[in-house]
Amino acid sequence: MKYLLGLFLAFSFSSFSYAELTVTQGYVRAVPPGQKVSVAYMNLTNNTAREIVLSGARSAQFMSINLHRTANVDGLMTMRAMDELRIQPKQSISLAPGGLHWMLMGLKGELTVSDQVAISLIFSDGSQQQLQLNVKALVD
Ligand SMILES: [Cu+2]
Repeated sequence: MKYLLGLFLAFSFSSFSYAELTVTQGYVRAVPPGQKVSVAYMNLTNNTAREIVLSGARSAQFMSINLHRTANVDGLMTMRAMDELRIQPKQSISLAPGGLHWMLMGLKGELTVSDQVAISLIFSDGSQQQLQLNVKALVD
């Protein structure tokens, strides 16, 4: 019964934004034991006729999550924090190695391949969308 209730809550919680922002190919990078920082990548597609503004993300498995953009500045790879991510109507944005990514900081516990990480995307209006991302090994 507890399980059923949890399932129902999970579905009702995410149903609002589910069809509006489609998240595909999301994953979290596995890290060696002791490393407290990881990254999450995903493709985001805005299915609505209006702009969607993401203002952040959070996860119980990390102290904080920030949106970063990797950029090549005079031959030097740097990461810049972004306050928000604006996705235009029908636009798809790819968070991928070498570009946009969620920087996951302060890992609690460990990230092992085939684990799952629950992450909530937070929109500018305060609503949230829950994701379950697989943990994958990745070589740059
Ligand atoms: Cu970063």
